[in-house]
Amino acid sequence: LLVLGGCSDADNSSADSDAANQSEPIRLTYANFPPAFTVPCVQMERWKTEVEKRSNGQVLVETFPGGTLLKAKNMLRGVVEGQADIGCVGMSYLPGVFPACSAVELPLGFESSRSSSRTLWALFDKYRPEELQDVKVLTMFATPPSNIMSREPIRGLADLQGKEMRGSGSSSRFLDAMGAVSVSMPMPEVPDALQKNMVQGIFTSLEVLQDMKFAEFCPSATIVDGPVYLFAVVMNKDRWDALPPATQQMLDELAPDQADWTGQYWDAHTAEAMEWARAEHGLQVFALSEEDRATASAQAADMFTDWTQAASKAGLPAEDILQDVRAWKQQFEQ
Ligand code: 3IO
Repeated sequence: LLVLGGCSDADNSSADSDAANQSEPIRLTYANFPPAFTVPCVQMERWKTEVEKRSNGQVLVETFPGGTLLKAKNMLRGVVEGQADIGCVGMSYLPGVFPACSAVELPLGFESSRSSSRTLWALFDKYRPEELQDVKVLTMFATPPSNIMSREPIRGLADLQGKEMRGSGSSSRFLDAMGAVSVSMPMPEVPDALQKNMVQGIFTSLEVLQDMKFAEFCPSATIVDGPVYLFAVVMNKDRWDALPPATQQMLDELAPDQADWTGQYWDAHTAEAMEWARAEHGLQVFALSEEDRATASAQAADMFTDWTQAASKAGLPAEDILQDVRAWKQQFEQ
């Protein structure tokens, strides 16, 4: 009341509201499907922190892990329809929807999340495929190679024959190629499937031994270096178009940086999780023999011909994409 003396009320409130408008932060919601302590959610928190820092607090991100805003199967649609501004899409849960990007899911023998994530981003950045046209892509990343985690030791392909194993997308196809019986479901459904004995094991990146507590059910791992799973972090197009150009530029610059960060974090965290599983659950680690690896590759060969056919049918330069992906893989694994 004291400070009002001498000033005109009208001038004062108008000046205040101008200042308030200028500093009113942009607020974005970001949905994710797995539990908060898994890698896709850790990278989400890193992106949030980085965006809030790089925008000097002008962009604020509210994160929703654990399927609290959108679940795995309705993530992409939910972002297109604006139920969340941003969503983390498990691309491998939507077979056939991403004919270009799914080249990175082929059994190419990626050695790390660093190289698979960089390759996925390079593919997207070069080809800007139509399959992601309805959204703005903020970043992409991919897992380290899929390996088997199982109740009983799987010492080789012989131990895998006819066993029901959880996968999704390409990893499910590769399980079938190895002689297992694939059962596909998104990550949030896996704890229940293991608990109810619906599957004898799972086929994905190994950090879930710790992050999803799967080492309790699966004290055995078999190194296969199978396909990777793909992720796209996407934003509602109208919300993107409404952002100030400087904010758009900041987010575009962050995209490849975030892909890199996530790949390197995923690899380092996987190594830590393996050590944890050894110490806490006596994890035993086996590896497919050279002969079994060759058999698995030969039996999975039709994944390449099927991908090439589907990509060509979608009007994509399939041979060029595959050649680029192989070259990027080699380059990023140096
Ligand atoms: C994954 C998905 C969510 C949380 C942790 C994760 N680790 C590896 C994946 C890959 C994937 O999408 C899956 O379902 O195995």
